[in-house]
Amino acid sequence: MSALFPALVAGSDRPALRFGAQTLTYGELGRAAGALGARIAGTGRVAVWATPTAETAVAVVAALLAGVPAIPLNPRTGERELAHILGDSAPGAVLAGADDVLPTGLAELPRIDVDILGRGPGRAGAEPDDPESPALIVYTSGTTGPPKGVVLSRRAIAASLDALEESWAWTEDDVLVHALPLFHVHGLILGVLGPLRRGGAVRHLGAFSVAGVARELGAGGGTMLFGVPTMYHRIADALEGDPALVRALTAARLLVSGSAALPVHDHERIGAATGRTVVERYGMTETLMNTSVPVGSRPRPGSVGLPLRGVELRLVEEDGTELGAYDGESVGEIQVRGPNLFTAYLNRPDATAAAFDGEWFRTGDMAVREPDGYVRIVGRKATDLIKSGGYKIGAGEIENALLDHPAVREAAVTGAPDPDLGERIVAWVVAADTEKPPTAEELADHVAGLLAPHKRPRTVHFLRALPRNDMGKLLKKALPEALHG
Ligand code: MCA
Ligand code: AMP
Repeated sequence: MSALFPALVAGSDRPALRFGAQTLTYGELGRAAGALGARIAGTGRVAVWATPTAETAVAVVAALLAGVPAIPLNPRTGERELAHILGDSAPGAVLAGADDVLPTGLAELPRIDVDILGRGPGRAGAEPDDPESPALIVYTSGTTGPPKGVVLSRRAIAASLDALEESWAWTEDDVLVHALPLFHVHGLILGVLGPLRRGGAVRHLGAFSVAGVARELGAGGGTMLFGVPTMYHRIADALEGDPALVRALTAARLLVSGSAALPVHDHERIGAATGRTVVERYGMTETLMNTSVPVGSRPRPGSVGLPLRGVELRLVEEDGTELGAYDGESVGEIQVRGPNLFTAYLNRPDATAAAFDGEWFRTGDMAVREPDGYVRIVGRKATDLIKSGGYKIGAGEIENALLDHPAVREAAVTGAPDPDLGERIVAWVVAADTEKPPTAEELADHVAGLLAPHKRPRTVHFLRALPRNDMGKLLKKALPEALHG
C-alpha cells in the first residue's frame, strides 16, 4: 500500500499542524514523527496520551509510519476504564508529552516522551505495505460491559478519508479548524489524519470556544470547521450578537457536523444568520464515515446525505429482510459494507461475529431513505446507548459504576433530551439509606473518577424503589412516574 501521508514523504515548508502557538511544517512533522517512529519500531502496540496537543499528532503519525498500532487514551479516563483498556490492549509503551503527569495506572508502562522537534538520529523505515495491518485501536462504549477496542486498518483509514476528499472537494489548500478530542475517530482520524492525508493543514483550538472559531475561520485563514452538534448549538446561540462570528462562518468553505444529529432548529439558525449550510455526515467508530451530504448540493437539514464512494448501505427490517422501498417512510436498521469497515473488536470474536450479518455491519441506527436515496436517521435500536455531546455512552457501564458506590443500593441510567448536549445522562438511584442519600455531586464525581467526566450523570433522581414488573425486570419507561409515585 502506498504511503498514508504522501505530503510527509515529500516534506516541505507548508504548514501541517498548529496547536496554539505551536506550528509544525510537513518537513518538521516528518522529522519528528520519523525520529519517534524509529524509537518505537518493534514495539507491539503503543498507547498515546491523547491530549489536544501537537505531541499527540506527532505520536500517532509516528506510530503509523512505524507500523505500530496506536491506542489513543482519553487523558481524563478514570481508573477503572484505564485499567480495562490497558489490560485489554496490552501496549508496550505509552507516548506522552514531556510535561504530562500520568496517572498511577500507567506507572508500570515504559514511558516515551514525544519530542516534537524531532531531535535524535532516528528516521522511520518504510511504512508497512499490508493495507490490512492494524493502525489504530479506538475504544468505544456498548450497551453493556466495558468499552470495546475497535481495530482499524490502514485500508479503512485511507478509504474513508479518500471518499471524503471526493464528497467535500477536500484539497491541500484547505485549513481545517476544530476543537475535538483526539481520542476518537472524529477528532483524530477526520480531524488530524484527514488534513495530513490531503497535504493540507489543521488548526486545533485546544478547547472549544465560540471565540476561537470566530478567530480562526475565514479571515483567520481556516477554510473548514468540524464539530459535534453541541458545538454548532453553542455557535448558533452566539450568532445574534456576534458579527465577527457571522463573518467567519460566512467566509468558510465548508462547515461539517457529525457524531450525532444536528437539530433542524440549529441548522436553520445558522443558515438564517450566515446564509451557510452545515453539511452533516454520518459515521461510527467501527465504520468510519458512511454517508455525507455532498458539498454544493441543496440544503437538507435532518439528512445525513448519500453513501460515500465505496460504501454500500441498506436498510433491514427486524426479521432481516432488506427494505426495497426508498419512500421516505419505511424505517429499517442501517447496515453497511465496504472498505471503510473495521477489522474486529480486539479480543472479542463473539462481539465481532454478533455485529455482522454476513459482510454487512449492523449499525444499530434506524433510518429511512428518501426517493432520491438520501438517508435520514430517525433513531437508535438500543435505548441503552446515550449520545451526549457527541460521545457514545452505555447506560450499563454507568449503572455498574454507580452500584459500586457504598451509598447506592440500586441504580438505573437513562438519556434525557438536552438542548445543548443532545442527550443528558440521568441517574435514578435508590440509596442504601434512603434517609441519608449521597449528594448528586458525590455520585457524579464517583462516575467521573472511575470512567470519565463525560460519563458522569448530569441529573440524579432519588427513588424509594425502582419500578419493576412481576418478573423483577426493571421498567425504565416507568421511571418518570416512579418519581411522582
Ligand atoms: C466537570 N468536569 C469534571 C466533573 N465535572 N471533571 C471531573 N469530575 C467531575 N465531576 C470537568 C470536565 O473534565 C471539563 O473540564 C469540564 O468540567 C466540562 O466538561 P464537560 O461537562 O464534559 O464539557 P461539556 O461542556 O459538556 O463539553 C461539551 C463538548 C464535549 C465540548 C461538546 O462534549 C466534546 O468535546 N464532545 C466531542 C465528542 C466527540 O468528539 N465525539 C466523537 C465520537 P475542562 O473545562 O478542563 O475541559 S463519535 C465518532 O468519532 C464517530 C465516528 C462520528 O460519527 O464522529
Ligand atoms: P460512535 O460509536 O461514538 O463512533 O458514534 C457513532 C454513532 O453516532 C452512530 O452510530 C450514530 O448513532 C451517531 N451519529 C454519528 N453521526 C451522526 C449524524 N450525522 N446524525 C445522527 N447520528 C450520528
